[in-house]
Amino acid sequence: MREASPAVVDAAPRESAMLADVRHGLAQPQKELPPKYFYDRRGSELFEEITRLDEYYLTRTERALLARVAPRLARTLRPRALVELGAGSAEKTRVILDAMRAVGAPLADDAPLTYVPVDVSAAFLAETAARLGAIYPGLRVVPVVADLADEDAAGAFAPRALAHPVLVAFLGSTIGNFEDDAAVRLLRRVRAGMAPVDRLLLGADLVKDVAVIEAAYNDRLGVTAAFNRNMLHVVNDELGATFAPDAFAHSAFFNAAAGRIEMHLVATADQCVLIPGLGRVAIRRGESIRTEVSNKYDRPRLARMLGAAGFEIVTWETDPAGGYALLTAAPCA
Ligand code: AVJ
Repeated sequence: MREASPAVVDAAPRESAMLADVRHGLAQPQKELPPKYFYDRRGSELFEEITRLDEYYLTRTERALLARVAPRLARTLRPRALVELGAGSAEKTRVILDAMRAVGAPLADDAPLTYVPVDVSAAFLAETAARLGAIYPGLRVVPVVADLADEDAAGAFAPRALAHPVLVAFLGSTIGNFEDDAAVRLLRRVRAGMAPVDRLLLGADLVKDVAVIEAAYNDRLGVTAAFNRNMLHVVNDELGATFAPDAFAHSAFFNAAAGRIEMHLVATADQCVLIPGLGRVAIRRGESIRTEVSNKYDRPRLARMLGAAGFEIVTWETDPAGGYALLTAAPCA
């Protein structure tokens, strides 16, 4: 007689989205957990800290590019609405909003400019909305809580009801968290809500010297390691799981064949983790859980993905070293 496995017996009829993700991810030959689970309050703070690290070139490089590109965009596009995917703290958004204001974009009641920050973290989003509302009186802030990775959440972030032109900003190389086919599907969902006059503003990290890339994910202060381990704290807190975060080592390396950084948590000892609703999961010493992929692109690869999603690249700017790209793309009719 076959004994029912605890995993089946314990499974609630409607398990949480996180439990479903954990169940799925830990059942893979290469165990994995989705990177969105880095970002509770502590994780968001750690990420902010990462963006200020010497080694982490992405944020400051993109901000410099944005300072160059935003005034021109504000002048030529004159957006009526700004949708920001994965808004986070919306720090860079201010560069765009400032540029719009500088060219006299009416942040006023008669024709309010609308800012739609889209993020998974409701708490973070509320703070962002309140802060920006205070800094830019007249700005209409409409926060949307949505998971960009949710394939069924079509329209959750589609700027259909907004005044055009809409600028859809997807910054920080967050697109790099998606496998190319998933990124194309995401871009297609974005494209579906756009009018021909609208533009996509996409920030993407580019392939470069491997040592430079790897250093960005292996900082000397260990902030990225803490950020990585924080995912296990999040899963413990949310699900009552018994991961021992300190029994995992941070590992981040460039996978040249796939053109991406991979972050893993490597078990430093055999362990048995209880995940209520799922059961006990054995993790062997040396076994890893992949917590993130961060793709590093070149222009042909981005052009191919954008093309497959119904976009054409209109402008392309990189930093002098060619390490990071900030591009605009237009929807194809
Ligand atoms: C926010 C996904 C772009 O991949 O560089 C930073 C997250 N992970 N350090 C990235 C991250 C480790 C970041 N993204």
